[in-house]
Amino acid sequence: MTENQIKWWQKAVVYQIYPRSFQDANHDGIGDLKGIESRLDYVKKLGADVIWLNPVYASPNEDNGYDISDYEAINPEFGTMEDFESLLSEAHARGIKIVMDLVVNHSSSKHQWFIESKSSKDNDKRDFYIWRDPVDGHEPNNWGSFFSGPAWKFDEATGQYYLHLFAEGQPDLNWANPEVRQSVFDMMNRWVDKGIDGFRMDVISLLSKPDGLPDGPVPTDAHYASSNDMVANGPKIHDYLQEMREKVLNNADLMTVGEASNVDIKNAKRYAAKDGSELNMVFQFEHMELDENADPALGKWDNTPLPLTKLKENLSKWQNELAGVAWNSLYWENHDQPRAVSRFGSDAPEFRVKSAKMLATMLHFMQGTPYIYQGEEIGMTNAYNLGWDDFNDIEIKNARKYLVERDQLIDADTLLDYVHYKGRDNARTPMQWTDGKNAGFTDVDPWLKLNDNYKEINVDAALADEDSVFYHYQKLIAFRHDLDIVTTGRYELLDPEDEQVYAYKRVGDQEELLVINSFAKETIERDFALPDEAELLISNYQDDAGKDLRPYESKVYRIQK
Ligand code: ISL
Ligand code: CA
Repeated sequence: MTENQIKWWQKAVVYQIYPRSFQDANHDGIGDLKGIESRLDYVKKLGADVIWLNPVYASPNEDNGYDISDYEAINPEFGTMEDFESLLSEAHARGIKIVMDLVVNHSSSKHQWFIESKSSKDNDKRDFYIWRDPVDGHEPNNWGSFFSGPAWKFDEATGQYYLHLFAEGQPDLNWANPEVRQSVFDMMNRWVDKGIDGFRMDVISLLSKPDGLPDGPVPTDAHYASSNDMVANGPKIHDYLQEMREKVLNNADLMTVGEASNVDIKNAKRYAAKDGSELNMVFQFEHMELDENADPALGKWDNTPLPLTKLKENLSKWQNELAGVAWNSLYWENHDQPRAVSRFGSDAPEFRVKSAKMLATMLHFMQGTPYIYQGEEIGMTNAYNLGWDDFNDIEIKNARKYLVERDQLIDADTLLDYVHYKGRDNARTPMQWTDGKNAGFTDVDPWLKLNDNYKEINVDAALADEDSVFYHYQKLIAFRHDLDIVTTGRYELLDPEDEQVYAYKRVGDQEELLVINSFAKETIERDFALPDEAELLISNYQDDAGKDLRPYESKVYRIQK
């Protein structure tokens, strides 16, 4: 890859904003568009090129905006269309692009399409969704919802079930219906005409359902088959995305990233193919699931620590296999994942800053487009102070309802431990701006409880400390912009069997980068046979201790060949 072949989004860094939790401007305890606009200079200071906005459309909020009742209206809690347009132009004035969330595997059950679809079996929107007759008085198949429980809901009035891979209020759209596809593409084009810069596509790998909707294998102790195994990367998915490419995505210079649960390398090479026939990149989930329970009935609910060698093997596979043929996205966090420093580093006071910087360096020197989730840049941690009465997330609530109360697969206290380790609300507590009232997020009661560590961990404190996690991210972003080798260099993993150190190289024609990251809590010794002229680019310690790697030490050398 040479300089003139590099696409803008291959050198860009994305900052993800969860609007509900970022900044409240109108004193109702809920973050909003005006609040985001007031913080654009902060995003600019960090150096990010793109903002990915989680859904801001009209929604009854059964799944916090991922259940959309009108794709072309702004949720009044977040503001008006005028506020959106103002945010977009203020972002553009600062050279920041805005990528919107596109949630079209399902709509809300309150969407006009579904209201009509449900009204009778012969309504002309009936086939916009996936309706089936009962089989022997039961669900049409054994699929489970991603949020626990069955993936089908019976409708008394018309005597059929509809499919909902997520919450009951999120009926799946029928992508096999060409009218559905055209309606979605028309809607997307109207957003493109408004001047947005791209789409992050929710669960895009699930659009094409398998022919005949067959039963799936049911794990021991579980009631339902995993929908993921049954519906990800279905038979028509690449046709649908190529059609979207022709009818929408080619109409402007957009950045596209598909959230692709259960995507494997083979499919990712097609979704994110270099020829630009589908999307620019996908979010893959393998590295998020390496610490998953051996018990499939519990799915993600577990707190087994991650073996570093497995992480290295996995991320290296994605680096190597997509090189030259497709493009990676790089992330530790998003609104569905816990805080990285708590999960992969250490949030103990003596290690938090060091390990947050180490994780940042480890990820940001890889090949791909990095994503930073709000608060990650100041090392925000999981929220252990939230209890059962505080959670808002439907995934957490349903886990308790089905796995604890109905199926008795696990007790509530154990589940609470797992939620504190993996639950989505860990990422959704309000952004910590100051050490003042409600961390400067709002001056009234916030919609979700704050993490009680905001007096120590907040933006004000980070900006006042030149040694903070924030300034480390700022440097990493600048390196990506300034050094092409971060975008183009060949990735080479070192010492795959080392359980404590993740070291790799990025190799270019004239020079190489050596990236060394210790995951150990104590000082260990490693010899990387550094040449004398190696230049230390960035580190999370003040000095260089040579072969001694101190707790969570991370350093990057530039070596001329
Ligand atoms: O969150 C997860 C694991 O905890 C995932 O299974 C997640 O549900 C999946 O990645 C899909 O996520 C996306 O679609 C969901 C929505 O709840 C998530 O917030 C969104 O990112 C349904 O729209
Ligand atoms: Ca508000």
